Amino acid sequence: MIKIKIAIISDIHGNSVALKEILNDAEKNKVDEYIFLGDQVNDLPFGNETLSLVRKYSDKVLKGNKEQYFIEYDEEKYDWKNIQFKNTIFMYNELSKDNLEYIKKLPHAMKLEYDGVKLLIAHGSPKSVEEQLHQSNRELLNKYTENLEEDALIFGHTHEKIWHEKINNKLVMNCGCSGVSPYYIGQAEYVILEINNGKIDNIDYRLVDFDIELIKEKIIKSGILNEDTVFMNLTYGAISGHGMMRYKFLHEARQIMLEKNGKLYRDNAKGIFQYFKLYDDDIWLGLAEKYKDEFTFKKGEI
Ligand SMILES: [Mn+2]
Repeated sequence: MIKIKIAIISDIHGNSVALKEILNDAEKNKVDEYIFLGDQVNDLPFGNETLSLVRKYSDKVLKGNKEQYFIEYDEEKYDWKNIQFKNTIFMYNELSKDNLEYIKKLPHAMKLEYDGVKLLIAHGSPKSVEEQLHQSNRELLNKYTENLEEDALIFGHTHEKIWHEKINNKLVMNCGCSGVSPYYIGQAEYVILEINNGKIDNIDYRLVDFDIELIKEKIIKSGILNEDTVFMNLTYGAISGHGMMRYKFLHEARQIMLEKNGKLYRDNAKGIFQYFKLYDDDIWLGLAEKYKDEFTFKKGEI
């Protein structure tokens, strides 16, 4: 009788503090294997810490759209002067050469087999790191499962709460968001999948506490607030109970950008950067003024 416990962790977004707690919890639960579904880095400026843990624990690691931004920025070096873009450049610069080379080699999807149980894992969808498989998108979920060879399709990227269901007699599971979920305050979610005697036997949605005050201190120490305070306020807001503020801020930014320029994206953007919404400084700073009461990091106070 073979019993295998697999921790599946998606969308850490540089939150090494949360990742440490997840790994502790997984070890306590006697997990045998670790799978990482992408977006390990980018959003919080602790990318190297995060990747050293990921690399220590697993070789079943995918890239997400957030890794793809670093990979393509490395080639293109877009010279966009926007304040918002300083975050991407900061986090790209922060990453060690070795970690950058490491993320370049990660696949966007992978086929795995445990005791005869076949899994197809992906960040966004089997097709791309950017495509979103929301639970409400029945057509897309049907498309990816009707001819699926594997027993399960497992992914992340949308930052929905963890969900799973059977579609076309296949297990379909979104593993949620470990690092910057807007649904929990100071808590990280991940999945422990149990395979028993050649069958998926149990799916355990895990929720572990992490120290958001420590993240605050680490953000201040990182130096990123000298570049831009707004982006960190949105990210920190998402994990500290202001997820709705972040959502509203970005929604308004999109609308103003469309009204002002008639488009959201840069003309010279290629590849993944065609999806990169880069806001003009007047929009970025104007909304920062509007939402300043909900911001943790104030300019001039750092
Ligand atoms: Mn993603």
